[in-house]
Amino acid sequence: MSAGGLPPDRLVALLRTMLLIRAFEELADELFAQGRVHGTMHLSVGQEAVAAGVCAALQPGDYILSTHRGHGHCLAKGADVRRMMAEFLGKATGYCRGRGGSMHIADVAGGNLGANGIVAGGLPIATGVGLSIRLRRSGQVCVAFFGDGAANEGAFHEALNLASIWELPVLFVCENNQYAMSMPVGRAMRVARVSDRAAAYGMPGVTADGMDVVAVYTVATELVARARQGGGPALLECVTYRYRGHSKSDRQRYRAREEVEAWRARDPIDRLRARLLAAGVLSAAAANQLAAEARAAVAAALAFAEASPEPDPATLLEGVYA
Ligand SMILES: Cc1ncc(C[n+]2csc(CCOP(=O)(O)OP(=O)(O)O)c2C)c(N)n1
Repeated sequence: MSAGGLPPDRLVALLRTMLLIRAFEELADELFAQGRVHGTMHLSVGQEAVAAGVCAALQPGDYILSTHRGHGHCLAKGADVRRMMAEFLGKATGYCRGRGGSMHIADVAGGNLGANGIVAGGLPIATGVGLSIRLRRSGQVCVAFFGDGAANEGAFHEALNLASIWELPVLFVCENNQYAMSMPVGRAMRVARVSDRAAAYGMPGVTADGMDVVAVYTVATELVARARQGGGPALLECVTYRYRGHSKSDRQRYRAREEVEAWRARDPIDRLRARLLAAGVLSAAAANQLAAEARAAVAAALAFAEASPEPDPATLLEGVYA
């Protein structure tokens, strides 16, 4: 079996990545319910195909910039789940020594230049990274993830315009999960598609089914190759859905349960699993085993985080500049 030009082992790897992201976030949710997490957090349950599909199209040396909903991006880019969990729980062994928490995880060595609590905050940074890549002639590509709400920020338009006139190797990836907090995308913009806006900046704009990891991977691969070869930036819109509330304080009064259920019926993990079972690439037992492995990996990550020290208060001012 091959889908999107991918051999069976890479399709299984995509399934594994999505399972890991979901297992991480389900455990994160549980930890929050137990009162073990500081502040709030934003889950991307339902959106796993975007992170997994786009990051699979990248090389290890490429960069990503993430958002407030960034656990999936970080894991898909290859972060160590133990250090992710440690950061999530504010431990000294975490990626940012416990200073970042859920919303500010960066893994610079792994090419994740950081999540961002400022909506659209990653886009101008990605343009700057693209300029740096060009000046260094390093052949890398930078991906900026952002939401549909971010596409209405001035920073989105400035970043796309500058990346376009300078032909920078940046792929702008919109995760259109239908809502910016409680604002439905259709009430916040007049164009039918976020990708329609690419025309204003003279770059390709493509909409992909963000619930289909192979579809996301296929388009992302094309656009990443184009950027790497000097073809300039592109805007990829992945149409997806978040199953959970915006953040932990969201009572979800703005949408019907039936709507959530309709999107759940198109679940990206179930879909790829079904495809691999139908093609005989995986048996049901092997697929269940993959899910069990993902849960075991996050459980081991939690044990690692629990055994890790709290950051030493004496180091509080390290990394603070004025
Ligand atoms: C500049 C800025 N404005 C407002 C906020 C508050 N805020 C946090 S998330 C969010 C909605 C973002 O929606 P979207 O970009 O669609 O991403 P999603 O949450 O759907 O992943 C808002 C308005 C913020 N963090 N930064």
